[in-house]
Amino acid sequence: SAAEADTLRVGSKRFTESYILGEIVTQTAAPYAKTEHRQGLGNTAIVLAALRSGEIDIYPEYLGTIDLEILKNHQPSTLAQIRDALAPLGLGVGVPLGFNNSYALAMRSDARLSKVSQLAHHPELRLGLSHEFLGRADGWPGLARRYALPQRPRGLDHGIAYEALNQHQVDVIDVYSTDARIGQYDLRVLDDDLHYFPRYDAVLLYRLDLPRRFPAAWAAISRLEGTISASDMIAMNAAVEIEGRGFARVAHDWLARHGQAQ
Ligand code: PBE
Repeated sequence: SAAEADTLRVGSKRFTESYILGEIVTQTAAPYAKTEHRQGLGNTAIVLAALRSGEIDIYPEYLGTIDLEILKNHQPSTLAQIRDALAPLGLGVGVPLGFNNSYALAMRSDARLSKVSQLAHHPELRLGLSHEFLGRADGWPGLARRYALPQRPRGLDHGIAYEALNQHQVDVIDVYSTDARIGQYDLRVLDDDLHYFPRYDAVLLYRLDLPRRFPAAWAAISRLEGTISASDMIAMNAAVEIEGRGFARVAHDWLARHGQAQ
């Protein structure tokens, strides 16, 4: 279904950080355009499909995800190469927000391992990995090959992975480096010693017609560039996941403190 021409539609993926970033974009654009936030639409493939069909105009994404998962490149590309590959799809990428949110593997704080390569010698460890990570080009299949890992991971929802780890139901989970629960549980994040994971700088992925349909909103959105630090993002994720505050409220408070004067 095509977007109503006069509404700027923002999308987000189904995890806390994406909802918060979607709210920040929506609230930033709101003084300049009619806006709507279609929250938590699904995984990367689903939100990308919504963008391509025109159901949404923009959503927060990560450079490594665009490069390796969406464009299916096997080696990290430059931003210019990524732009060239997206243009024929009618898509643009920009507004690096200021932080990297990488995949990583984590264990409980009492783990005796410190790097991913050591997992190869511990076939007994139980891996619980998020469903998206299990299937992704930049996820488990490539990681297992790179490190010759012998385990057979089971699939978990990312939302319950920390609890499963804490309760000793699994020994290793995939985490996102800006997750608040890494610090809350004082987890041991394993060093990616063979440099498997690329950078996942947070950026905005959008339809190329957005800037000319909503020039004033786009100018405001563009000024978000470089404004969100990793520690800001971790604190916002904590406000939602640990303090139980709402996405819109957390985004609003961040904008009031760090956002541009309207
Ligand atoms: N993440 C972490 C990325 C990949 C790495 C969850 C932020 C994502 O594609 O959503």
